[in-house]
Amino acid sequence: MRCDVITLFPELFSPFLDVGMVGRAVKAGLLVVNLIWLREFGEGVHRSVDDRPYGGGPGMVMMAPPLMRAIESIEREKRSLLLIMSPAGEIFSQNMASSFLKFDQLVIVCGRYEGIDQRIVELSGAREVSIGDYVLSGGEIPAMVIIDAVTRLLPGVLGDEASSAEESFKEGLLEYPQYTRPRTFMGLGVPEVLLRGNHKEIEEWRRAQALLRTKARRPDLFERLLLTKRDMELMERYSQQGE
Ligand code: JEE
Repeated sequence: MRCDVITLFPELFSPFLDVGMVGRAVKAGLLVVNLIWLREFGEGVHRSVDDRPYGGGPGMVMMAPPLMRAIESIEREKRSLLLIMSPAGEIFSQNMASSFLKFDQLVIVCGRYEGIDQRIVELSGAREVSIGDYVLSGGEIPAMVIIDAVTRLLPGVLGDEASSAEESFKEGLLEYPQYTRPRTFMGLGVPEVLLRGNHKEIEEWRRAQALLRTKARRPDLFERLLLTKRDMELMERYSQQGE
């Protein structure tokens, strides 16, 4: 996967691209990220990229000409998707991340200020995407969110341990709680079922915890689940007793 990112602050991406799973994907050549510094395409001696909004109102708007020059400077693959990060975009999801895998290239525009001139969206045919209902100060963190979520799904980036864990999210279920050493920590133990080593019992306990958590924390997800009779029994069994 190749990602071209148009931004006023390319330096924000350095540690993100250097460490962890994304860093490994870059080092392995599975992910190529090309940062385009929008300032290079700015207007006049000051290389301006923003101006006051027509119609008035607070803040500044990113001008269309520098953005269009930056977009057109990028070599496009045959299967390429143009995204504009925006608080007014369609909400990003795990399904959307999976759907991006059919592209060889993502071109991501990160705005700043109050956002970008709408004509860029219309002329470029870009998809406006938001990462959620809260207001950030620019599109860089959202772009990293998209790159991170997509990179995890690239073949060869993670072992298949993770791929199976991601299945539970696809099913619309929250994860079960996890524990590791030490066996007691500040007076709290680990659920006995996890220490007994009965794999069927552990699988049932984890399924019950995932279901009960989803019901309590995400009723929106829970009401869409297709519960089996066994699911109902497991929830019943583990809702009274702690384990
Ligand atoms: C891109 C500029 C900052 C702040 C006006 C009016 C918006 C833009 N999930 C997400 N949250 N925020 C972004 C995002 C923010 C951006 C840009 C993405 C470019 N900004 C900005 C305030 C406003 N507000 C009232 O409604 C809310 C606009 C984002 C994503 N993806």
